[in-house]
Amino acid sequence: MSSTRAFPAAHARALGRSALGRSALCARPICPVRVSSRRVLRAARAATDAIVDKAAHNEEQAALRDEMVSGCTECTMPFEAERASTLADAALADHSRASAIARDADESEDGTSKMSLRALVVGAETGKLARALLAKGATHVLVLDHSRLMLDRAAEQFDETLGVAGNDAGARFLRADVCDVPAYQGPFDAVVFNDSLASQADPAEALRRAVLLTRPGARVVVSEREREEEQEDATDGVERGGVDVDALVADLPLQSTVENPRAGKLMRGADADSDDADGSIGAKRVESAASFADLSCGSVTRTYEVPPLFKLRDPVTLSAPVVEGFGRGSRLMGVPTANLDVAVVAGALAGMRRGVYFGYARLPEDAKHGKWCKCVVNVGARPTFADGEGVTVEVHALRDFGRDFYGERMDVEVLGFLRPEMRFDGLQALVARIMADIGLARGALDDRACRERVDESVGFHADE
Ligand code: ADP
Ligand code: RBF
Ligand code: MG
Repeated sequence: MSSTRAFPAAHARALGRSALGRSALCARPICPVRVSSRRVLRAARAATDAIVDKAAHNEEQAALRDEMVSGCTECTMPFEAERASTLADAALADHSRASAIARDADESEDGTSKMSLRALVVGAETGKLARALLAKGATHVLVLDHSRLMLDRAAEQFDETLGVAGNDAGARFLRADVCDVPAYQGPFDAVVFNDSLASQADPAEALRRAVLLTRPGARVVVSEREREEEQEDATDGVERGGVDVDALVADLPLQSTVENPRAGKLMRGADADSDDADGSIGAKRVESAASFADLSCGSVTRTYEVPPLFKLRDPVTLSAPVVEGFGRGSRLMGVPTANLDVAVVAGALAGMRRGVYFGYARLPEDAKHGKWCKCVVNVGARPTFADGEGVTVEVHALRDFGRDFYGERMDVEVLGFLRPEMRFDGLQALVARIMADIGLARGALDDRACRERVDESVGFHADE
């Protein structure tokens, strides 16, 4: 049944809800969440303990690293310049060339460039890596460390003074934990864990948070120096460096940069063998997790890529009635999602991997709202919640319908893939990521080529 009740945006705002959200007049009751106070206390205590443990760990690391800042780095780290150069190459990859070309094309009248290429370095070390990144095309480098002395030593590599504005190009040094870097510092085109992942309080969390600060197509490089005791113990290159990085990336939207046709996984079913150069999903096999470890300059270095925005070679058409979901989208997340009847779209789903897509949606029967509007689509089992294994297809349309439209048939042209589905630690992290997805989708869908892939005669809604 479709509800025809009006739901003015001003009314929604007055109620402190998203104007896009479920109507405040909606008949479906909101289930009260019952949580015993003992459970709440236990969870609060565990959270406090974790914060205290992490702070203690970080202080300990800071003290250890402060101690390491003594003696001549040329003697203790003779390969550091080569190592920095290799890491910078891995981190910037095609970016430095592509951005140099774009920069040339984008130079403003005074000869300065408007293009930015941002890198995040976790672990200041000697500062040579930040230098190499800037030399090879990065415009902004943010260097993090827990040790004040190590940051100071790294900063000595730079004699030029930075401009005062937060977005002036150059290197910045911050005494901070990677998990605390706010999203506005990014998004980053490259992240390098500079011999620092193994010493993080929670390496898995540190890597996950860093990946969430990247943009599609970014590089993530993890380099760990070989320590003497590890060299003696190691049977192959994989375990060296103290942390099993491949296991940590298994749940992250990362792929190895090394192609391996035998170990590779198909990114999308049917036509995966063809060799298509346009970046379509299914055009190439990529190695999923197990990665190539580069052993050089006394370090083990692994390089991963955040999947680029894929444009699907063939748009997927989904057309199905909107059904009831979990009642969480508007109420808890402020992101209403029109759940499509999965039984109706089962055929199309068979060829789609789980994850987040972008495209255009419309309600064809409704004369007023019949135009295409931009949308993001999640095809997945919502691992952040204990919902069970069932796959749902949820469409968040980037426009304010001002009403619910259960029971109406929604048409969706899925044009591109944003990222695989992930498990988030909570609602806040999920919603933050969805907001980033929406931003990326908006940008991708502005592309003329995307508009041409739907029936343009229907017309488009202006962005909201
Ligand atoms: P449910 O869990 O039942 O899917 P949600 O809280 O996710 O409920 O809200 C989704 C419903 O909100 C949709 O079925 C639709 O009727 C309505 N809706 C209103 N605006 C939008 C929008 N912009 N995108 C998706 N759904 C919307
Ligand atoms: N749920 C997840 O558990 N992990 C995700 O990575 C995830 N990504 C989403 C991305 C978008 C753009 C949208 C609209 C939803 C996503 N969801 C994800 C689904 C979300 O959990 C779901 O919409 C709510 O739980 C309501 O059913
Ligand atoms: Mg929904």
